[in-house]
Amino acid sequence: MAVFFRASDSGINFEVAEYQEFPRPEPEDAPTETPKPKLKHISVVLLSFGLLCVLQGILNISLRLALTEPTDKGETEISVCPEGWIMFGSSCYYISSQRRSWDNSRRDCMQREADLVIITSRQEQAFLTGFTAAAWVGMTDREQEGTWVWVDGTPLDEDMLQWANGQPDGAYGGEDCADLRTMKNFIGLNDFNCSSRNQWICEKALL
Ligand SMILES: [Ca+2]
Ligand SMILES: [Ca+2]
Repeated sequence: MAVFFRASDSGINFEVAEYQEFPRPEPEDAPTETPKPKLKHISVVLLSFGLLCVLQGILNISLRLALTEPTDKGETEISVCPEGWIMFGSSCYYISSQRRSWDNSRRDCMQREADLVIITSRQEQAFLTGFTAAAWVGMTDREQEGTWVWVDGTPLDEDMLQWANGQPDGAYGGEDCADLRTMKNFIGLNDFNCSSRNQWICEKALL
């Protein structure tokens, strides 16, 4: 061990250096097997890592296959709905548990990067029927009484979709927003007062 003394501005520092011995060479006749178990260990770890990589690859491919479906164009798209949304066809639907006016419902959908549902087929109407007693959909006749249009501007296809019995009736001095009813003897689209509080359904297309 060597000890140095050095003076500095702040006072006296002691620097202590440890004498290091050179590693002693292994005797020639030392058993050569000693490093082998270590190497064996490393190869087992490497092999396991390799296997894990292969498994990961297989898992990735199968997940990709499971989560993609061919579209009309013959392309494949990843189609996963956000958590809490349900999938039907090429859309995801969010059914609220709260109740709000039609406008506030639409605002909520837009905050979710969606819009109130636009129902374009008998199958879609049937699918959405039954989740709630009444839920706002994205249809209104505010612009022109009696002319129902979806929020994307397309007119209602009366032959395709079904109003509930006796609807639209413009009751209570005018009902300009549409909801979807699943009630006893009252199943289908209904016109309703836009400021009434209803549950609502948002829809977004799959990516
Ligand atoms: Ca109306
Ligand atoms: Ca009505």
